[in-house]
Amino acid sequence: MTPPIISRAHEHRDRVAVTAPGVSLTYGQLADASRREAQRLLGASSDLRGARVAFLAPPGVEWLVTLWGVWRAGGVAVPLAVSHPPPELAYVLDDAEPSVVVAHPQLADLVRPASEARGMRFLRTPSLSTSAANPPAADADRETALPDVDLDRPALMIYTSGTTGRAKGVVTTHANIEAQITSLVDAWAWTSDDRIPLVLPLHHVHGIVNVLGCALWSGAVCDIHPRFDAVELWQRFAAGGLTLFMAVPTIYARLIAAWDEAPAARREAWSAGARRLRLMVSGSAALPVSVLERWEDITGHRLLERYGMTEIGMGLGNPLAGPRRPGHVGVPFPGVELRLVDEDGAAVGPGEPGEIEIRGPSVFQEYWRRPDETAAAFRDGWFRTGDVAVLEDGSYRILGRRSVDIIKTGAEKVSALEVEETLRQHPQVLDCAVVGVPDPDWGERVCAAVVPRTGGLDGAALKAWARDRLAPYKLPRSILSVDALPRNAMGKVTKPAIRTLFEAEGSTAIPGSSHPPTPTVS
Ligand code: MLC
Ligand code: AMP
Repeated sequence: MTPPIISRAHEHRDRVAVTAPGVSLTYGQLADASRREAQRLLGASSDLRGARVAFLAPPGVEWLVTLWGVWRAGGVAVPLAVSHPPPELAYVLDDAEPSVVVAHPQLADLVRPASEARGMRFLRTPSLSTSAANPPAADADRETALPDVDLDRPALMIYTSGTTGRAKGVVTTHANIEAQITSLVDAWAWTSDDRIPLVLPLHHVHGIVNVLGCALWSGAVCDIHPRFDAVELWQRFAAGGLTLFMAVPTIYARLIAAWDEAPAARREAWSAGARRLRLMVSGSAALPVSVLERWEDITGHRLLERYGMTEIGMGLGNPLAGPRRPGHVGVPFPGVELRLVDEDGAAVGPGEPGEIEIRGPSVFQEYWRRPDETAAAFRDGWFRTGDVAVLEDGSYRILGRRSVDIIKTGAEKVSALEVEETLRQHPQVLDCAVVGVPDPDWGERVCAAVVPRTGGLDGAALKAWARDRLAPYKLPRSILSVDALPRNAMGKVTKPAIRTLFEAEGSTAIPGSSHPPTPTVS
């Protein structure tokens, strides 16, 4: 069968599915372009049979056509992060072992050398301006046989950081993705009359499933912006026609900062535009109550906060119709089973903190080629999220994570251990410890305490060196030189003490600024 999200496109062939700067595709054009892409990926083969196809493209129609093309050809889509430097991209290629790598011409240089060095077939995304101009052929899909893709086949692999080792590929099947999408379509009453802008990166479930997936499932329109720009987005709200918006807390904080800087007449037009939407959602990191309240003042919208994770899709959400409680993430989404447990796996009662465990059809299949880590992530069939929550008056509140080594900065997940391992490779670094320090705009910011070898430490040089090896959001925003790392009686580094060092040091990011603070080196 054709994955349902694609076969459904035929129900609204003549309607616009996606727009991006300079191009717009109807559902019919999208279906046709993805069929051609599937044929190109297949070459002489009749089915990719789960072969991975890694692809690097900015958010846009090329990205989407590649995704659908991979799915129609029977492959597993591995979206690469456009912000990642070549070593991080190469890591994913080594781990995922794709048979084909596809890149947008603008980004080809980042990934082509690594693909060719590994003997992987390399393709550029096709230009879509011609297909967009052509009227869709009514029965084009019937002309070419594409493989039968069972819903239980793996469809997508998203890389995510964890508490062990390097990033892992989270494998979800077509059925998992369908469950993740339909649960949200149901909860948020998506229809073909909806229109949503996409300003999120397309290597995470938030952008891929919640925004693009739900829109396309529903026959709605998704306006893809290649990157987030606060003023541009406000102008888009003001221009009208949008019904929904979804973003991470840092983006709402940036929008508020841009609104504060705008002249009064523009503010009024922006607010009036935002007010016309039917729903605005925040998630992927804790939404500060101050941001929720300010947004409500500016737009009249009480943000619907929800909680999710790459491995499960969305787990909890405030109601569409009922009261949305600030600081809370509501109740399980349709089809999601949730329990809170103590360290021994025993259920805890209302008012008591416990780890969130999730079960249901939206839960991922496995960590790619990591059976031990997959097994360790489940308890009696329940996925252990590592997040701690409490049930209060019928609504869940997230209290934090079990592990101090997972940092969320601007809603990007960062493994402190991975950053530490990289920094330790620098010749001036004897030892280091990386922590997440609370920050009003980023949620947390990555900070590193470094014990230098003799000769001292040049923090700026260390950061520049790390920039070639790590994604920008993993780079420490502050670096502190210390004589020794604080340790407990067992010799284990005490991360809370390190966090205190940064809080005491007061090296906070400047609110609303796009510039990171200068590294502090004592
Ligand atoms: C960019 N920078 C970051 C960063 N993003 N630093 C820390 N954390 C981040 N997330 C750096 C840049 O490299 C740059 O550094 C400086 O910050 C300013 O860059 P910018 O251009 O102003 O930032 P921008 O590119 O606009 O990015 C900010 C952002 C982006 C908030 C728009 O981070 C973003 O889109 N985040 C969303 C991630 C997401 O979709 N998460 C969902 C995960 S799924 P320098 O040094 O170069 O100046 C999930 C499940 C669920 O969590 O529940 O949804
Ligand atoms: P990721 O692994 O990148 O998908 O990030 C998932 C993690 O983001 C979860 O495990 C939570 O720690 C965090 N998260 C997502 N939504 C929320 C939220 N609304 N409040 C607090 N944390 C959240």
